[in-house]
Amino acid sequence: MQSKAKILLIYTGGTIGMMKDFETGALKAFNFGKLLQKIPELKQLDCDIETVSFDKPIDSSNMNPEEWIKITTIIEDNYVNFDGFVVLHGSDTMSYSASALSFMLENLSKPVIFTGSQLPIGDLRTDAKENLITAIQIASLQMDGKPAIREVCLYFEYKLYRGNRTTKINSENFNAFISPNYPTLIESGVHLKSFSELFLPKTRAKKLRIHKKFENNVAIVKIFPGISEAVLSAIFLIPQLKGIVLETYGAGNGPTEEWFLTLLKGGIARGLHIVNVTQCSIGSVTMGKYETSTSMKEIGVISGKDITTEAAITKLMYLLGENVPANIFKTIFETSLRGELS
Ligand code: ASN
Repeated sequence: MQSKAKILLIYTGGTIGMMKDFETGALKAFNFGKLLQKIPELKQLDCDIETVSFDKPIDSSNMNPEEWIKITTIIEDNYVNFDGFVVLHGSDTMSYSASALSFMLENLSKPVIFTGSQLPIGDLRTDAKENLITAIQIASLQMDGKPAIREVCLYFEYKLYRGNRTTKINSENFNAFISPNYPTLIESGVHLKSFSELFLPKTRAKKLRIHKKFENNVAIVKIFPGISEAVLSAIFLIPQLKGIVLETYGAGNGPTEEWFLTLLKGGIARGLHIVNVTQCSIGSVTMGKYETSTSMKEIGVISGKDITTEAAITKLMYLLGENVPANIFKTIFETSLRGELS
């Protein structure tokens, strides 16, 4: 007989646990004990659940690398004692955190499922209960006595996605996330429908390696028709800047004006890592397909391929934090490390 899965629920904050401030009427993060009292259903689940909470739960707009390290350290300290982890997190920056943790947790062999909600758990029409209960059930799934999922995922509104493939697209609907360039891993209906061929493949058992260094001297720059040399050069010439995620058009295209390419070329010569991602939600960067991206390819701009901006910026911060040598940085960035690009 299989023993019950042990799940650690990590509460960081977010709307799921928020209540209205009496004076201002604004939603703010609240105490976790009260939150759990609102979900007696958790006791009916066929797994053992333990909980741990941030001392000060936060709105995820205040998320940053220090908070990512806090979540990762909780997972690290409890890794051998639990079969899976569910992280309750605000939806606003959930895709960034899920991407960051996917890079921080190398050789992960247990599920880390991010979830949250659009309405607080105390609200009559809340989406929190389904998200939380199903996220815990998914984290408990076992195959041959081992966790079925061995990666960082995001569960929201009946769908489980690879976390580093997601992006928040809706602040109004319960269906807040999409995974534009990678299919859904599990769909929740009457049954949980698993598409296990899409899960990250099992690798030879390797020890979990934790990475906690992030470089935050980076920027995301979205180009637009008419963007000026003065504005762009002010960013590119920031002395301590180490990397830029450049959001370009379509299949990775940008202006062919000389000042633009000179700025990029100069940056790369000074050791700046420039990653080309597309402003389109769906599709991939293919430098060289159009004349408007050929020069970027020639000067050594990194292709983000079909990566999301959230995964691109966290991968950049992670690789820079790891001090990946300049001569292999481009190759490593363009390689899928945790299934974040095709
Ligand atoms: N502002 C909230 C947060 O990200 C939004 C939410 O959780 N739905 O913490």
